[in-house]
Amino acid sequence: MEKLADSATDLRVVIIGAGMAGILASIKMTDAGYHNHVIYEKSDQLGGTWRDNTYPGITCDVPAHGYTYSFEPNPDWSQTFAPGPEIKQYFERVADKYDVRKKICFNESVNYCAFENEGWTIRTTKGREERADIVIAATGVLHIPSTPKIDGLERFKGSSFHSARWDHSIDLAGKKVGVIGTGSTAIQITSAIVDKVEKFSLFQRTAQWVMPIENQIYSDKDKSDFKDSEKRGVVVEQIHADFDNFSNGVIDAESASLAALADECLRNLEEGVRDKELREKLRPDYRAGCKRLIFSTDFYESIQRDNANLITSGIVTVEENGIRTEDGEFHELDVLVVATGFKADAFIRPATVLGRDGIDLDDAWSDYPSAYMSVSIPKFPNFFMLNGPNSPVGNFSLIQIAENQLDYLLQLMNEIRLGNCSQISATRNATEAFEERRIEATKKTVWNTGCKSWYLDKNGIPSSWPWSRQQFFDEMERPELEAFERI
Ligand code: NA7
Repeated sequence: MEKLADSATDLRVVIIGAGMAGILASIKMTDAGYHNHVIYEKSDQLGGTWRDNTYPGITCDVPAHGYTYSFEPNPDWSQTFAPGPEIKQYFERVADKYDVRKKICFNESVNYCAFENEGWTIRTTKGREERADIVIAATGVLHIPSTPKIDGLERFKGSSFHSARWDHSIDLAGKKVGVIGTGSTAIQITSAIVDKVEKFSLFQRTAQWVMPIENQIYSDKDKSDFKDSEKRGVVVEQIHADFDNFSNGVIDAESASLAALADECLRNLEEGVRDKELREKLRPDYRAGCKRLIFSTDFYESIQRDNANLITSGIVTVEENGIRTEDGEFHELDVLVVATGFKADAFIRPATVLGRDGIDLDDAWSDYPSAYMSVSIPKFPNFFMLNGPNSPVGNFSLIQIAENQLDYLLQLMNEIRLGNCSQISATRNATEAFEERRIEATKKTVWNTGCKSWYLDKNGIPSSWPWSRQQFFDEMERPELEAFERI
């Protein structure tokens, strides 16, 4: 990486969001001498998605030792795929260690950013207005819950909530519980609650491929071993090798590694589901990996419990005490969980973001959200995104991606700091060329083989990095400055 200016700077940096990426940004800003920064966080707690999602069974579908800041290893992870509360505690611990909290304005959401008079005017929900030189949007990818228009949903008289707004006041014991959706969330909920409830109904619109990856519980000896960086390194290296294998598979629909993943999922289905009729209901009609793969060793067992019911007939209407489906059946429910995912294209919105000459981000993104190398948008000078549009969501740890993006951004910010410019944003040409190259490459990926998923934008094009992990690191190592307009 290019040498960065090493003195402290007065440049004012506003970071939006105190989740994984915002905490990271604050730590890296401090380290690079940007002490004059603040994080606006809309909630009263940090942790982002790990604060919002507290549903039973929540785990990260990236192995814990790979879902860890590179500079803050955690030998104490309890299992391969860490539970959500443990991940939230990890972020809280790291934030405390690096004194990040003192930089956070809690319960204060940025709802307006406008580039005017050569800087950013920021307004928050508390009525505060301030000026910033640089804005870093660390607002997350899957953040705003998506609740589809299902006829009659508002009529339901029992308890009903989105999976990202779990109502812990409800005791599920002895209840008839329905879950709509079969994404990672719904599948994790299924295994966690099926044995606790009287009757469990899973409303499936699309069957999922399920990969049975063991979630190993780490023993005290394992944890003690992980304190040794060499021993931990072996595990981390293995995780990276698995990421590479996986990502090389999904970006090439004809690859042998993808075929091997598909075989494993198929074997899991054939061997895991005893009843032929149920097995056929659970058999996807699209290619494995097209949607984000589900990792679970116990979903098939859970859905075969006597009190579990997989409903594949479409939902017609929600009534006061249950759901009626297209086959005329009525499914009585006390609790209805809507596990229908997130608005994956929201990013920083609904905040108003106005770039140079008042250009509205909503208009700039009227077709679909895009950004040069996922981080910079033409005409939005000094406005940078972490895990922004088309970041590599499909393949590997978002922490590693955010770390690489921040190192890249620090090099761009360095141009300002060194006095080479005061405004920097990607050129339109570079952004269009990047998008053209990216979209062309998505054609080879398995995400493009005919399924619906949150990876696809509204034009049906995968919104992701369609190349290998290594290529991401290589291209992010050093910005090509000619791709940026510098004023
Ligand atoms: P996902 O993966 O977006 O899953 C949402 C699920 O909700 C999916 O099965 C959808 O079915 C289903 N859905 C959405 N709308 C409806 C309607 N109207 N009727 C019935 N079913 C519906 O969200 P998750 O929260 O599970 O996971 C998000 C990511 O978080 C995950 O990929 C991991 O990275 C962690 P569909 O498949 O579209 O037919």
